[in-house]
Amino acid sequence: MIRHYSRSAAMRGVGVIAAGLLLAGSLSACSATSTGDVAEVSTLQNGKDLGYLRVGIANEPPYTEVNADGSVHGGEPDVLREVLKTMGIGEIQGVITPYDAMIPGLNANRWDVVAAGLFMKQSRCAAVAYSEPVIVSTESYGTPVGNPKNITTIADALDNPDFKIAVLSGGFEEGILKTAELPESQVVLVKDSRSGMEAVTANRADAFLLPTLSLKSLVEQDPSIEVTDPIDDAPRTGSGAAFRKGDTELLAEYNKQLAIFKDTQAYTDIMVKWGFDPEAAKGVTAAELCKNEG
Ligand code: 6CS
Repeated sequence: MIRHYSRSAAMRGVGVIAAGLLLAGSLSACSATSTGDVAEVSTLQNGKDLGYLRVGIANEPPYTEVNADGSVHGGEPDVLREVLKTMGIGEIQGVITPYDAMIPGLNANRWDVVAAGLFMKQSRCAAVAYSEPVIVSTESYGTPVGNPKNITTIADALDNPDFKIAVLSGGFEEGILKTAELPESQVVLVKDSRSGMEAVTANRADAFLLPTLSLKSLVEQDPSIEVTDPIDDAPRTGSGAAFRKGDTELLAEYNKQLAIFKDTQAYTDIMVKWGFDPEAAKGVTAAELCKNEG
């Protein structure tokens, strides 16, 4: 089942309904004991009791994809679902949200985990508890066909003051340009990937910086854009499941089962199905990826 989360909707009304649900399903949850007392239950136990965890996603294939029937798929949710099954939690419920709302929503108990390709970096690792990496991937530019300005690196943008680069507001890529100290006048903030593509086709930007595989998925619908090779001077991006810092039991159990799952054919099949390198996330740790600036 899918819920669309927008801050205004939550603050207006849905929040209330969700708040009711939230009280029933988080704050690591409370449940009535046989003596009628209210007992606090961990998010892990609550997930087992309810039979599902709520997951923050973005609907950006191949990291996350929502089917017409509302079911959630993609590299990250498919791994999450399989690992949770080994922990006695049968399903996941997706909540679509922008990247810059994922961590605030997690820590406000609007969902229990983020599994969306939310790339690890210092500020995010300080705010949530990431599992070990599930996916390691690359960044690219989406440019007009023929890449007329021959933009292939972050340095190209720095060396050409007239180049304009579109990035998702609050996304990892905005952080890349900030860390590289690209002047704000060259940065075009967009609210979602469709607007990023439109910024390029409308000549409001010379390139759209996004994960390579996300761009490849987008150009299937929009052949007026082409995708550059992975950007050499962009940081290595990696993501895993992100939990609330307090959910130490859930994180420990998840990492234990994830380590086993990453050595199975099922993990390889999921990565290959969505176009990810099944070996890339085996050679790196969350601690290493959390060193990414930003
Ligand atoms: O972690 C992020 O913010 C980025 N991750 C993905 C999969 N797409 C864009 C987003 O900026």
